[in-house]
Amino acid sequence: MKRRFLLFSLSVVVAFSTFAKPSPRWVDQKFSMFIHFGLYSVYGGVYEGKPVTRGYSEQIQSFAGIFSDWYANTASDFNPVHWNPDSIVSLAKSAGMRSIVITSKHHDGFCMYHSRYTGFNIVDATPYGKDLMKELAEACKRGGIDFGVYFSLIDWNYPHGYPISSHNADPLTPQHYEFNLKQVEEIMTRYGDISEIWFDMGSLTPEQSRGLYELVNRLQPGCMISGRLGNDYVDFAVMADNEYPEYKMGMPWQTAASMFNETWGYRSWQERGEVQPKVEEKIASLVKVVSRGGNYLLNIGPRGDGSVVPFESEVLHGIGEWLKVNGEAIYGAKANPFHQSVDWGDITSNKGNLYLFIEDLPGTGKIELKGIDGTVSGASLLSSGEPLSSRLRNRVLTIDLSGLSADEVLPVVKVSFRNGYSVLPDPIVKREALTPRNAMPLFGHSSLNYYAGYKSLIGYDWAWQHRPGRYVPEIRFTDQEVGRQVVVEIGGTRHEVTLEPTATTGVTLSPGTVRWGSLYRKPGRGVFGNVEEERAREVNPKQPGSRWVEVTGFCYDEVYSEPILPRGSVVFLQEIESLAEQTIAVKLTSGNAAYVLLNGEYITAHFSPQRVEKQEELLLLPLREGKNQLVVKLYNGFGNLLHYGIEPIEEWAIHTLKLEPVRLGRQEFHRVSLRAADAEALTSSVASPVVTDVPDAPSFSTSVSPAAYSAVSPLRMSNVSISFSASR
Ligand code: H79
Repeated sequence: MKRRFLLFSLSVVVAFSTFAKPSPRWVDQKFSMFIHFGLYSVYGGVYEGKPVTRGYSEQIQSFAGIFSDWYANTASDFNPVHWNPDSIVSLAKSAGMRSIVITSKHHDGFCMYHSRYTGFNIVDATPYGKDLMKELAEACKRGGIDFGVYFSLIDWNYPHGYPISSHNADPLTPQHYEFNLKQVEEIMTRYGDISEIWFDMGSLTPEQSRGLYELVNRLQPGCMISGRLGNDYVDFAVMADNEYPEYKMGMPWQTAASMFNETWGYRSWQERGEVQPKVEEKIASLVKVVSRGGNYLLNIGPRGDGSVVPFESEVLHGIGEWLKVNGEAIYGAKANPFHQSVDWGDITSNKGNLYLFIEDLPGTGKIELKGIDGTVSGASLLSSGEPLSSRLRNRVLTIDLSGLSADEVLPVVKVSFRNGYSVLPDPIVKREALTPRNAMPLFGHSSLNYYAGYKSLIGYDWAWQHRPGRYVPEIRFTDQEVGRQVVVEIGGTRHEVTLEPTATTGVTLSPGTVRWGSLYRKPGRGVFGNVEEERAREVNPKQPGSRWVEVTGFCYDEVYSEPILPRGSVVFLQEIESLAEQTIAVKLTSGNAAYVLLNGEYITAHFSPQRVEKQEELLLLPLREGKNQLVVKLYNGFGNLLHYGIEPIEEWAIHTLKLEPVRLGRQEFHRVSLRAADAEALTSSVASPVVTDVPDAPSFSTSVSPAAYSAVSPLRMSNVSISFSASR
């Protein structure tokens, strides 16, 4: 009896762990193959004998303006006789890729699998007559690699959907949504285990995103769902096409990349150039992604006859050669454990060792990493095992690279430790209050649709150095945050808190200490989350050729409205001079979305989940002494009017909420963290201000129920701070 019970509980554990998201297997894939293959491959980027230079070649129907019936007729020429799924799988494996994601259906609506719900599919409409997607799913299974599908949420062939647009971010009609549900259901039930579903484009309502999210979860609970489903229904965030974030993320994410930025589908006239530079470019991209904690999905676009373009297979083999020698720095690796990035390359961590990717050999021939503890057992060049001299003294690790050969492609230096290492927090807060300024921010990626993706702030961590004792924590916040729920963790004690004031004080701006300078504006470019001024310490709006225009006669207590197209944006630059380092308050009025930088540093970014037309918020701005620049990108997702206003505030309220006293022990640092309650599940992977890695640590420790991933609403965390007073 006892034995049976044990077996039962074991099976529960197994079942549960396969359901847990993010799938650890997915997180460890690191490098996968994307395949754009469809009717468009027959055109190869050429229409009526001429190269179509506008747009991506997989969207040739749209960019060349091909009538839908003419386009559909191409199906009778689609006979990919050279398609060989086993050799695709072996190509992926020799490139070091751990899964393959194929276009089950692109925007043209043509299905590469046998759909019951449309005849516009490879079995019923082409001379090929076989379920190509099934062939690939089976080949992946035989080859022992994971299989995933791309699914376009828009469909130019579906008669009850929106027509072709320039942007592909179209809504779904109720019928189209039902059609998608049925197609996703057949994909999820007839092709075995699917490691990820790569939803793409469209602009769904939150209910539609939720419906598809729940359907996939019900049918394949382990299948990772791409954030392009929209409305923050996301298992892994996806950057914009060929986009690489400059920051680490506290959630699973992926960059999908094409061989050439101009196209994903086969383009016969693509000028490809030399193989080797492309190999190096893609290795550098892979490293950039993995060192920031993401997965890299690299695309091939087979020809209409199913054959792989030799250039593409050569590039993949070249990457595979590098990975054969350097794979332990990539597979199973964790992001750079340091809090700052380095200018000579990138860093990953695996099984308690550090891997340093040397992109630019520093002139001194030496690199230094500060704030690390551990016992180094050796440093060597990973490819040859050649030892390098290294030293760890006073928490500074120095490695002498002068012996490194200049012609090795992206050399990797392995630093081994006797039993793991720990990286100290940066910054370390000693006496002051814990504020956004001295925090280690934790970023995620939020996305309502392709164009409305942005870097979101999901939490702050602090390393607080203080004597042991009993302390009363006090959370401070503005009117803006009243009623919001946060989770505060202090030295291991978790407090779930609703921000209700227990005391309030008024703050007055010291008269004459702040001068509002010139205001400039320019049209925004690209997706909402792309703000060129981020990390620029100073912007020169008067630089010849810049698009900044000075705004004169701006009334700071007025809210303006102006016509704007959907997906349009405006960026404002406000100069502010301060006599002292001080925090001031500003009332910002915006449309659906705002992205705010102060002196190039991220303050906040958010997109109203309710897509409100106009929102107002109070923002605290930590000014430095002297000249400051406030950059605000205002974005319009859906309406036709943009509302905006920037108003300096002279008096504002700071609320205080006292928590139960906490007892702090003798640790060198106390961890304090702040999370928006609805984002907490996304971030449980970060557990300590001291980042440690030991030989048996898992590569990603989050394990939460999928539903926890839903919409993270915008808490202006930048307005919240924590201070402590001694408790008697
Ligand atoms: O499948 C690939 C693309 O066809 C699909 N996503 C990837 C993985 C995609 N569909 N729409 N978009 C991506 C939005 C892209 C818009 C733009 Fe462009 C890319 C605007 C500018 C560059 C494509 C090329 C549209 C105009 C020029």
